[in-house]
Amino acid sequence: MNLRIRDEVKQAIEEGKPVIALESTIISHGMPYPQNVQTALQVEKIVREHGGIPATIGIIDGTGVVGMSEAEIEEFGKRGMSIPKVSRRDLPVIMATGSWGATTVATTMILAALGGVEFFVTGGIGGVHRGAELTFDVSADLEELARTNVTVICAGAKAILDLPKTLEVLETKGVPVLGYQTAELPAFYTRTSGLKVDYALKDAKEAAAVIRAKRDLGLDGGVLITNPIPEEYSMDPEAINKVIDEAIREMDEKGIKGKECTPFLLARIAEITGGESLNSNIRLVFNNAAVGTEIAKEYFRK
Ligand code: PSU
Ligand code: MN
Repeated sequence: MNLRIRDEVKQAIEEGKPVIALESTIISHGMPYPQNVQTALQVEKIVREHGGIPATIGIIDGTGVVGMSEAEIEEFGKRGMSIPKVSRRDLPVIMATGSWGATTVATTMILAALGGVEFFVTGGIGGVHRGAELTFDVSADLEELARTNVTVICAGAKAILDLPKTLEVLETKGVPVLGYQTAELPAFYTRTSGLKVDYALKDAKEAAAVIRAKRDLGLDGGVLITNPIPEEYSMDPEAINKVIDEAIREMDEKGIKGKECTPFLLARIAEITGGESLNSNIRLVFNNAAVGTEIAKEYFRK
């Protein structure tokens, strides 16, 4: 198989240590250079400080890499959007043609599972886009959560998506949506969305117990843990929602569709807010790295 697992990661998996997968689309398509590289390296550091082993995942020359080097992360950050964004349907083509590829939540889950990694920390997942009743734009991330056995720790989903519809699809697909110390679904830049999660988790221990129960039952698929952005970095909901509406209007005017939607909206929102949203984005990923590693540690505690 076209898979390269860093030795340290391989050994950690064999020893039942908490390995944390990290995605590469957030680097190449989710943030500008050089903040993308600085963030990716800092996230790896936070995972280590909490006692985990980071494994940043991407595709290099057609090989799925589980545990990229610092130089490789730097290269993903520099090349940015010129690297193809790879979801499930793209994966075989990118591998067969020996290309580079930035892995989304869906493909990071696929490669993590192939490599034996059970936990994955990111910022936000893809979901049902606004207007999906006409465009049918539903991220393949949701289908992946339905079938692949990886726990994803995120800060909810951005209001660029239709959050109620996203929750409905996750329910249909049997994906538990759990709030980390909150009963409300966080909306990425904000701690609140007005929507309830399925269950609130008290702590990392309870999270680990739920994941274990799902595995023991043989129920395939992911577990989604939504962890709200820290209060001090959260944005004013009304202000950020106005910006999101404006960015979506521009996207529609420009006729941007399909896989270009999410990267366009992220970049436009960062531009309009003068970098404030980028800072929030970075901070929430740091927070997810800390919480995600604590949960993985509990899960692997003997
Ligand atoms: N949401 C974010 N930041 C991101 C993404 C989503 O807040 O970087 C990326 C992730 O890689 C996610 C992908 O898996 O966008 C979803 O894209 P699409 O909607 O085209 O499936
Ligand atoms: Mn889409």
